[in-house]
Amino acid sequence: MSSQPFSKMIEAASAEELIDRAFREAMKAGADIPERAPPIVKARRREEARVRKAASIISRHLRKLLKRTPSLERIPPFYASLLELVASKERVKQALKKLARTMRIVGEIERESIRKIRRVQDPLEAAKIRKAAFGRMASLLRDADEELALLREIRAKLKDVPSIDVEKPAAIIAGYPGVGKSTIVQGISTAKPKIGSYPFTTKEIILGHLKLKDDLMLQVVDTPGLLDRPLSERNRIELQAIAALKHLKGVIVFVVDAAEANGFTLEQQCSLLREIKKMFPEKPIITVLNKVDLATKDKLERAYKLFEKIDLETVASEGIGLRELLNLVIKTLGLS
Ligand SMILES: Nc1nc2c(ncn2[C@@H]2O[C@H](COP(=O)(O)OP(=O)(O)OP(=O)(O)O)[C@@H](O)[C@H]2O)c(=O)[nH]1
Ligand SMILES: [Mg+2]
Repeated sequence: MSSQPFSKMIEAASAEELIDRAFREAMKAGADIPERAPPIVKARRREEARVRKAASIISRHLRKLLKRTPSLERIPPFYASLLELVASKERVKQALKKLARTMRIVGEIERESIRKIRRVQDPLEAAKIRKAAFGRMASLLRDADEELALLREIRAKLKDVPSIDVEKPAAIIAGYPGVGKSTIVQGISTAKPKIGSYPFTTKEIILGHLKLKDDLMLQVVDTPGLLDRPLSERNRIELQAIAALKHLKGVIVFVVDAAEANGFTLEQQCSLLREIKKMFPEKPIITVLNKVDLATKDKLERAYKLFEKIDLETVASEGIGLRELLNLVIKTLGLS
């Protein structure tokens, strides 16, 4: 199972935090100075050690940050479109460039001030050069604070997105709240479904795994709060979050509450299905009539008239019809 690209990111410090940490540690940095060395030698060594320490703390943090941020060119389109929910690709690229440049200049300041410190004759002068170096490093970091904040935001929003294997097929479960989506996911998953967050939705995305034969695996994606109400009620960001699902390979399983027990009429459910079809024209859709145990004959008849095609009937809470559903998913994905 490949992990998702944002899970390894480290939390970016703010400019002030990084400045504080670097300078505090730097002032504690001891150089190996012989007790009897002349004051100027002591001063040079001490200030050099401080500059080195501060620069190394800053560079280490920035280097790790840059290294653990996924390369925009290489992330799969599904994850790239989630990233676009936080910031444009251009903005992220520019932020990474700026932080790389900050790191490079901190190195230059380090080398330059050490060269100067080694030449001074006055201990006070050595301290002055070190202070000037700290001042330049601090203002560079403050200048990159927005970029640090951006990386922090990307990590916060995306680190807990579930690791969907974008190369492997998925069954994406859709339908109004309360129709039985989670019951179906639990009923057909072999491992305990994992819960992850999805940017800009209040509910969590649930990922179930299903081992088929050999090393064939099917992922079941339950999307509470995502594909469960009319798209016309969505804002732009939510629509984009939904659109990201287009990049997943697989099939949509649309679940209908045949008994209207969830409070949504069959007509409403049918119109949500039409919207989802329009949004995902390239994906096969399996329509499941669930809760048939509760549905009156009249409702069942209405359902068959309303929906263009109903693939099967289920009673998810009893596990009835789930094996057939799984077989149909496997067949639709061409996995059998
Ligand atoms: N009688 C009956 N109850 C069912 C059936 N399937 C699910 N339920 C019940 O319906 C309720 C809602 O089911 P969930 O699986 O939580 O529905 P959901 O679509 O995941 O709901 P949200 O997560 O809120 O979108 C639960 O109490 C289930 O036990 C069914 O076929 N028959
Ligand atoms: Mg649910």
